[in-house]
Amino acid sequence: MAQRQDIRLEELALAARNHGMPLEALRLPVTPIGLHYLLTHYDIPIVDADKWSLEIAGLVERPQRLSLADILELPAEELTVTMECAGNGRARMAPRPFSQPWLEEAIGTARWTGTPLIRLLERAGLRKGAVEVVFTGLDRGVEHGRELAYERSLGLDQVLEGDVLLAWAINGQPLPPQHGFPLRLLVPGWYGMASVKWLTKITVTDRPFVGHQQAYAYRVRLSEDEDGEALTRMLPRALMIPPGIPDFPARARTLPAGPCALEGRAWSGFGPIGRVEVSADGGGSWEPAELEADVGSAYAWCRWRHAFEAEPGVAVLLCRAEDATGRSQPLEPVWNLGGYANNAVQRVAVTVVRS
Ligand SMILES: Nc1nc2c(c(=O)[nH]1)N[C@H]1C(S)=C(S)[C@@H](COP(=O)(O)O)O[C@H]1N2
Ligand SMILES: [Mo]
Repeated sequence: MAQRQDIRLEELALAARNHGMPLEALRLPVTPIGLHYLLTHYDIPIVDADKWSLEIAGLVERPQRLSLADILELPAEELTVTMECAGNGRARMAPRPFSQPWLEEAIGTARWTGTPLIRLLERAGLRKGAVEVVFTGLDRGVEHGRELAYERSLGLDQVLEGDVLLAWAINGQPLPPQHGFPLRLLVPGWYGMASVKWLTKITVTDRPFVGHQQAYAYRVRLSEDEDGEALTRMLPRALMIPPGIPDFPARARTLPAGPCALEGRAWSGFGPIGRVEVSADGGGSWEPAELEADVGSAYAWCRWRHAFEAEPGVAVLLCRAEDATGRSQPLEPVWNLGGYANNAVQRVAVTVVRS
């Protein structure tokens, strides 16, 4: 493996603000709010709900401005959704792209409650020529010397068929500030960047959106000269709860010899997981794990389990998922400029000791 460069202090500053889900939380079907990963590009807006409103503008018959109370009165739906940051796995790339240095923990599954986006758009009435819908957050930052809001768009097909939610609750609680209070978009199956937090405006447009987070960031490309391909759905990934116990601070793991029950979760934004395989010998041989859809949502991860016999010595444990479309995980990262969509298999080294 190529030599890794040191983490910069700027990356540490990002990593301290944006935390991952500790992998032991893979035991839980729904991630408690404080353990769900977080990714915020700029500063977290602290919103006064009484002054906040949602504007619906652009190519609509009846432009709207809704208060939080208006939105809370609309029929609500609940969806359990696994969300992953598109930059998950970035720190395992070499050379490491400069950004939030995730290993594999930028994930979480939550019960989101809110209003289906399509209901609000029906109320407003789409006009002829509508092509995309742009979602604007309250948070602002500077990119390439220009001030802008965090904004992303979705094509009309995704808006009409994607079960997209305007969420005002997570795990039965109002959204906390860091997850987008008072209202966020939730695009099930897609990498997290699509799910705009602190939503304040929805604009129906007659052309593709070319804002920074759409046309520049969140594209898979090898150089600045390429347009690249926009990131959309989450590639399949399986993760395991690292077995045994860690030391501090290196977190090297020790496991007693004998029968070991490995457990983890797997998901894909392209549909259900077809199989998960586990290797207890560094990738030499693979065995199928047992799958259990214990969450009961098409948009959430499933549980896997696998029993193996831990022999004294050093072992490298791997797991990999394949989804129903046949998409699977590579053994090594596939590099790109932004460090996106790295779903290379997780490896956990353990020292097995006689108990
Ligand atoms: N307004 C706004 N929305 C945003 C972001 C942001 O910085 N600002 N980050 C996006 C990214 S990259 C991810 S991965 C998810 C993270 O959602 P979470 O912090 O609730 O887990 O929010 C997305 N929505
Ligand atoms: Mo992200």
